[in-house]
Amino acid sequence: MPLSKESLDELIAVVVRFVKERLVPLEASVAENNEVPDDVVDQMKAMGLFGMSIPEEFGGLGLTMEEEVRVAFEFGHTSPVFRSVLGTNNGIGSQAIIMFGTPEQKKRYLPALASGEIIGSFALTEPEAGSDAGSVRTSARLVGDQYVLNGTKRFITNAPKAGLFSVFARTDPNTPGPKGMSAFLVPGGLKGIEIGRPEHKMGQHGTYVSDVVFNDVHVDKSALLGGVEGQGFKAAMQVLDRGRLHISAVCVGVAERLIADSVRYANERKQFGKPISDFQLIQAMLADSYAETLAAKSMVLETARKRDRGEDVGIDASASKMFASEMVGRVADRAVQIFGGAGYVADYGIERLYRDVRIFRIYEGTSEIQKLIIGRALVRDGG
Ligand code: COS
Repeated sequence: MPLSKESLDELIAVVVRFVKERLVPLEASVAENNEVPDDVVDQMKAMGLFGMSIPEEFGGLGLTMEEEVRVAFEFGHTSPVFRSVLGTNNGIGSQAIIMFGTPEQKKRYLPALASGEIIGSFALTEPEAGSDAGSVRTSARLVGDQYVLNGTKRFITNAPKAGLFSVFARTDPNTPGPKGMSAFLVPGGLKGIEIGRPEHKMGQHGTYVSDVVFNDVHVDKSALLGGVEGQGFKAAMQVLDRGRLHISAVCVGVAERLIADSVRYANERKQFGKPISDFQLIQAMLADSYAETLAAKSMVLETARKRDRGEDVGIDASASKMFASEMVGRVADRAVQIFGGAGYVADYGIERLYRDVRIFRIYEGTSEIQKLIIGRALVRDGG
């Protein structure tokens, strides 16, 4: 059920204020200390932001996709690190359960994910299985009434803080590729789970990514997502279809922030006796950024509405992700150019955002994978 217009406006107003007054002032220190302060995380929990996409019956806000992307636009107006802290609980860390979980699995995990009591993490990628997600080697062997998991997952967002992993593993060693894969809900902290040292990343400092190693990790049969083997790959793909739309919305938000910063700076900075915003070459860069951001925003909103109507939006989500993530890269590049020397040094925060947005073209499917998904579907379906 969509929120009433008043409730949505109210939620968005609260997020806008929180971003502006609480998060933006913390951006530099969060990056420097590589940590989002606990009290900020607690505030996000209290605001219900960990459960935006989780149905109300499980304690979430139950936002529609359109409502969620509208909130994500606003969240993009600050460092994407803050969004990442709650991103997995709303997206790839909870959606497999919402879409495919048994009633018991939903009841067991969704309320704790919605409140932020536990952090959900999506464990698909492996050292040898990145873009080729169907080739995972992590195994889940049924022994009596337990599955035994073995394997290594790589670049797992929020792993060091995770209380629950959605793990994609091969239950059928004789079936290579997507068909032999299943998904498991594995509580963090089980014997045999080893979390690697957080990676030193190019950007988004304050959010963590690391290896997760499963050494003979025993889980009850009831940990099998949906209670059915062989559905892991499709579940991962459907979770990613949705996640890609959310990431596209964040890209739009960050682009809007970069444009606002660029305009402000261009109006202040004087060269040749006048603000650089008077120069048409600066205005042209702003115009390109504005038009591209509007295009991406329109794609995201239209695709979200389609999804809310129950239509299959896999292709459009890929198109949105490809366009929005590439777009924000170009907008960030122009922002550095408008800021000039000030864009290249750390004090203004523009170089930080430039580094932060680079990952959007890579995670939840590279731009190349999005092209492949779109192209293959067009050829298959005859355009
Ligand atoms: N929704 C539902 N089912 C889907 C699907 C989707 N979006 N995409 C594929 N499937 C199904 C296919 O219909 C097919 O089912 P059948 O065998 O019943 O026909 C099955 O899954 C296999 O699909 P496909 O043949 O397309 O698999 P490929 O191995 O060729 O891989 C890509 C497809 C490359 C698109 C996929 O591996 C992918 O998205 N890779 C990127 C992974 C990624 O985003 N990683 C980021 C990690 S999380 S940060």
